[in-house]
Amino acid sequence: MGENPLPADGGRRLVGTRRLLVAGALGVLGTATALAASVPAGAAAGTLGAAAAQSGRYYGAAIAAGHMNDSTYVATWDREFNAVTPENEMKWDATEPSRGSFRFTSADQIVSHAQSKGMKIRGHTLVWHNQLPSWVGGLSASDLRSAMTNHINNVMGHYKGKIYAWDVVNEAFADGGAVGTLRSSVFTQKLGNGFIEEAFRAARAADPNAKLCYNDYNIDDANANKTRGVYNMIKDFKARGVPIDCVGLQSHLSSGSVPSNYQQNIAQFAALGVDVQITELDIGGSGSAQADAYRRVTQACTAVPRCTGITVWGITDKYSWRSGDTPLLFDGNFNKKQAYTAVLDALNAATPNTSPSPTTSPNTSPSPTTSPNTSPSPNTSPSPTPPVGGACSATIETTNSWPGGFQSTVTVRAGSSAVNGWTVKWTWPSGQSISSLWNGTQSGSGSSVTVSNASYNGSIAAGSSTTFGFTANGSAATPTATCTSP
Ligand code: G2I
Repeated sequence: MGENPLPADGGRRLVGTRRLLVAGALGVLGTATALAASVPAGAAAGTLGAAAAQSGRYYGAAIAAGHMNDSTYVATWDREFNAVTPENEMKWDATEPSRGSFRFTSADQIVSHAQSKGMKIRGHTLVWHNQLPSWVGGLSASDLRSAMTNHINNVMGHYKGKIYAWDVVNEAFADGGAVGTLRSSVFTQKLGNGFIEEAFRAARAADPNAKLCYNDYNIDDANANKTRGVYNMIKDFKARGVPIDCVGLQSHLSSGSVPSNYQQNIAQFAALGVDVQITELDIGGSGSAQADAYRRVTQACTAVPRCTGITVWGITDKYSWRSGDTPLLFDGNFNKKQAYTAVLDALNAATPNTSPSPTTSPNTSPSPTTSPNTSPSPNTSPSPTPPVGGACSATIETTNSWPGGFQSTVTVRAGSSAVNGWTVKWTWPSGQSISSLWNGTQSGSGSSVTVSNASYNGSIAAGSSTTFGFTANGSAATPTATCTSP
């Protein structure tokens, strides 16, 4: 999956802080003054939070209570962001340093500030093998089980009603090994792999209104074994009714390592019926390469309705856990970097998300992936042009597969004339069946599949294309498809 900026220990090694010399070298823009409330509908917003809000999403930052005495830090947080994740303050070692004795002072500081500004709060994190107080390691299995439930009850209970989404279990999957391999930890050793499910069930009971997320790093590539393991777990949870509402893609990346299938990855998780949140975004690099990478990540999220928000893992490079990589949107002097402008522009260009987070019937939200040249160019007359019939073609490509299932993207291409409405048909060779489909309308059943355009992607300009996608049961197949247009 390309270069991986994380060390083999999974990235918990704190990168030594280096003096940053980037001030002035990067794009420094004037202070934005537009506030969310003062942005007229449709106008470009001047801050990340306001721009994200216009598309029905949030844009958050990880905040450390220890830096809240830095007035520029807090001013930048307040001005630019409409969501927050406490960087360390809600972790087990911080909230329950000794068994049964809970401390919330630092986390409360962040939460009350965020509440006073009307920000969304992500809770991070309840069950994680790291930043775990040493007393947990010495417990017997039954003690560990009750300690885990007690921890979830107390921490979620303390913040009940205040948290938008909780990272219930963090980083439980191993980096190597077969698909689905969990990292060995005190939890797997004493409770077995079922600890994840136990934690989610306890979390639902503790605060039924919080969204419950599984959060991990290196699950950004749609085809990586680790991604497939998490995908299979969520699919299984959904099938068995284990409560789960969202997946967090941490996305600790570097400029060259944004996977080419990143958007497709978001879409495949969303197709399982969970929200997708980019939870710890930082991208090492500088200048236009870093800006391009940030732009791509932003566009990938805004293209998928169930991608409900993005959190960057810090505000300024100065305080970043990987400071030496200058991975954030503001330099060490809180100047906006080129990456900042790329993100703001991409958020402003996003299609408003009218139904960002359906709670029922997954996969019904449209996820337009129509290629750019199918949209009318700015100079096109808005007057209705008569529908032009024309031939189309369709090709099926396998974009992911796992034991017993696969994901495909179907490209529907117009010939030398525009098409207005299309229908694609194929026959499964060996008992495959579609489990979910997006950007199209499926009819019929059995081995003969018929998919017509969705309401928003029926018109394709001559020579252009649009896509729809699906996940299916069975072994991956790419049958020949026919396309007809009225
Ligand atoms: O490692 C990056 C992130 C990976 N995903 C989960 C996140 O929770 C994690 O965050 C980082 C924090 O950004 C660091 O600030 O987690 C690290 C530890 O696991 C945090 O570093 C720790 C240092 O290791 C400690 O020495 C320090 O006392 O931060 C602590 C509080 O400043």
